[in-house]
Amino acid sequence: MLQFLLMLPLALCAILYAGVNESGGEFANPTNQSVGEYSGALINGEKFGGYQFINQSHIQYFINAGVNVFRITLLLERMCPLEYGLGSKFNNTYFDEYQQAVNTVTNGGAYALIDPHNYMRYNNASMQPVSGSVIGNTSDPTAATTQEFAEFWAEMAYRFKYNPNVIFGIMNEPHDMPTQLVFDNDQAAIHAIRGVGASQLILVPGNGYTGAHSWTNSTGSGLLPNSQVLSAIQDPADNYAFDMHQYFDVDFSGTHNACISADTCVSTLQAATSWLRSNNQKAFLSKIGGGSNQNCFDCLNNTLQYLSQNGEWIGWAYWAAGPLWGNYFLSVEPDEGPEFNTTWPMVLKPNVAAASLRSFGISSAYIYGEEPASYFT
Ligand SMILES: *[C@@H]1O[C@H](CO)[C@@H](O)[C@H](O)[C@H]1NC(C)=O
Ligand SMILES: *[C@@H]1O[C@H](CO)[C@@H](O)[C@H](O)[C@H]1NC(C)=O
Ligand SMILES: *[C@@H]1O[C@H](CO)[C@@H](O)[C@H](O)[C@H]1NC(C)=O
Ligand SMILES: *[C@@H]1O[C@H](CO)[C@@H](O)[C@H](O)[C@H]1NC(C)=O
Ligand SMILES: *[C@@H]1O[C@H](CO)[C@@H](O)[C@H](O)[C@H]1NC(C)=O
Ligand SMILES: *[C@@H]1O[C@H](CO)[C@@H](O)[C@H](O)[C@H]1NC(C)=O
Ligand SMILES: *[C@@H]1O[C@H](CO)[C@@H](O)[C@H](O)[C@H]1NC(C)=O
Ligand SMILES: *[C@@H]1O[C@H](CO)[C@@H](O)[C@H](O)[C@H]1NC(C)=O
Ligand SMILES: CC(=O)N[C@H]1CO[C@H](CO)[C@@H](O)[C@@H]1O
Repeated sequence: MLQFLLMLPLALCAILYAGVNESGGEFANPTNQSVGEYSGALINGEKFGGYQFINQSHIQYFINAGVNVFRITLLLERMCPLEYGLGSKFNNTYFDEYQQAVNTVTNGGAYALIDPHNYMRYNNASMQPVSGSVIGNTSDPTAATTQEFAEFWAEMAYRFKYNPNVIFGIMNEPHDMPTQLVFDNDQAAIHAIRGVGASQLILVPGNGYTGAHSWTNSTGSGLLPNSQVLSAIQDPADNYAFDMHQYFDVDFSGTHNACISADTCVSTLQAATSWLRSNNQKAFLSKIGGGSNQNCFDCLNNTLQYLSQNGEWIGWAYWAAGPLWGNYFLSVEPDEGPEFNTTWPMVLKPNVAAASLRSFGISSAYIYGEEPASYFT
């Protein structure tokens, strides 16, 4: 009985992680930040210098406000330059900068979510997010293989296995590829990560830009819904959650300032929640966004409330913070334009403050005391 009483408050607060995306490590064009990532000439001919992972004082600002997770983007073509190919050989200069950003976050007591921001593509970053060679496409001679992707993840996990505050996000927003290939790449990454002895939380993406609203739907001609394919995912450490994304504009693309009606926002997540529940799975909404207006505030607030009331959801991260956004309409970076005055203080900050977030221990998909037996074996 005593144990039950002690457990109760924790069990009611399902959200373990709440924070922001730290976008910037994948940015391309140092001269025109207003158009954001992937703009301008990239990588070939070398335009390094157009990226920045974090601003340390801004990280501290968010940590002081209670944020406990930062999703830190990286670009695979920078971590594994094309002349090396995708795999275990890294550009150690870029890696060291990335590790410094990760350490800034984790030394501050928060969790760092590693995010290869590559849409399950690798070869010509200028072609992303829409096109480019799909990892594991055996008909494309310029595509990296699933095995090479696994080698990349084995190396990454090996380098971070002793940092308990790291979370491994397998890939940002796979899309327009066979859902079975998303599964194969995800599964190969999981085995690679566990194979080097890393036991931290893994986030597993689906097809269709890993959209939560379309989790149970086909996201292209002939493409199987994530719900039909991904429940077969296996993790020997039983410490994973599905990685889902959700914007609340009319086409869920994160490109419009207006949101759908606030009282319908939660319904976009209901099919995914039902699927999670009936398959005994969990999910992390690692990208959530809406413009700076009252309807979007209400929409986001309703959604964050909903997430906290449904134990299938273990976390969320807002899109986006990051040092290079300038006046991007979704930016919540401190000191960067009027948006900082709006979404962050109006919705995110109070929801962060109200949550009982995980504050120590290895990154995990579970509330303390609710881990399944398989988690400990
Ligand atoms: C930056 O890109 C925007 C959008 O394409 C464009 O309107 C603007 O003129 C560009 N600014 C510079 C300095 O090139
Ligand atoms: C970080 O942001 C502060 C102000 O918020 C600014 O003064 C500083 O130059 C920034 N540092 C970097 C490395 O961007
Ligand atoms: C490695 O990264 C550094 C820093 O971005 C860059 O200056 C250098 O050109 C990169 N090296 C290769 C081989 O891509
Ligand atoms: C990379 O893609 C961009 C945009 O599609 C294209 O302009 C460029 O020629 C490509 N580079 C290579 C080396 O294929
Ligand atoms: C795989 O590569 C082939 C040959 O380049 C191409 O026709 C096909 O569209 C690619 N598949 C995906 C999912 O991109
Ligand atoms: C998406 O799938 C759900 C069942 O999970 C179905 O009710 C709904 O009609 C589908 N939506 C579309 C646009 O196909
Ligand atoms: C935020 O709002 C306050 C009060 O409305 C205003 O004084 C301040 O200039 C605003 N700051 C920014 C960065 O827009
Ligand atoms: C969010 O919704 C809850 C529950 O309806 C409400 O108590 C709270 O005031 C709202 N917060 C904001 C910032 O709108
Ligand atoms: C700026 C950015 O990364 N935008 C991406 C956000 O996610 C949508 C899909 O959810 C992509 O289409 C955008 O490119």
